[in-house]
Amino acid sequence: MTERHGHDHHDQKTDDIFDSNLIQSILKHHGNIYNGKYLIRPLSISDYDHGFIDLLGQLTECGQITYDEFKQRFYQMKQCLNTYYILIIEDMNLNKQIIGTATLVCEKKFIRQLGIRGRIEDVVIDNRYRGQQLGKLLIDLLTKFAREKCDCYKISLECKDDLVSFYQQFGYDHEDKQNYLCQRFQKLVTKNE
Ligand code: 16G
Repeated sequence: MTERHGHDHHDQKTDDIFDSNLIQSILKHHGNIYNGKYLIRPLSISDYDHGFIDLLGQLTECGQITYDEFKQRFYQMKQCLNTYYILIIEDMNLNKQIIGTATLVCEKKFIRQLGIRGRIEDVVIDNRYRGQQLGKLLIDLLTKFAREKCDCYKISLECKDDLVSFYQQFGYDHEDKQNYLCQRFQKLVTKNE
């Protein structure tokens, strides 16, 4: 993992991508899991120094992102109220290393009586931590949160063929007569698929 120098982080509350109180009722045990081995909480500015971008690099190409660029994007997201819910899992025994993440994006709409559509995005568990049901935990939490707290009328995600059965266990499935269509404007540089 890339070593990054520490940056100044002061106010923990404003440095979270969303208010952790919002998720407390769903996060039983206040985010402590596996006997305090891991902690689930909102993404914080300081996570730049704890491997967050490197972790995303296990999902897809991230490019080179400086701390200032990260911070700028972080606050752009944070300013979109009730929209970006980025959860992370930190390894409490390993210098707060970020070992998992998943995002819920809540898209506001006019349709469906001003409906909210949820999307699950950027789900990654560090490959050294797989097989411990950590991904399951994040998806469960965000799906429940989308349904119970964000009032989403539907929630969707995109995934590779081999992950379809993983997501089906949480109630995600192909919809009749619906297709996922995509147009790419940029090719991946480091991963060609
Ligand atoms: C996967 C992710 C998606 C992510 C994309 C990145 C999940 C459920 N799906 O489809 O959220 O943005 O990969 O790949 O995590 P890309 O760089 O090719 O768009």
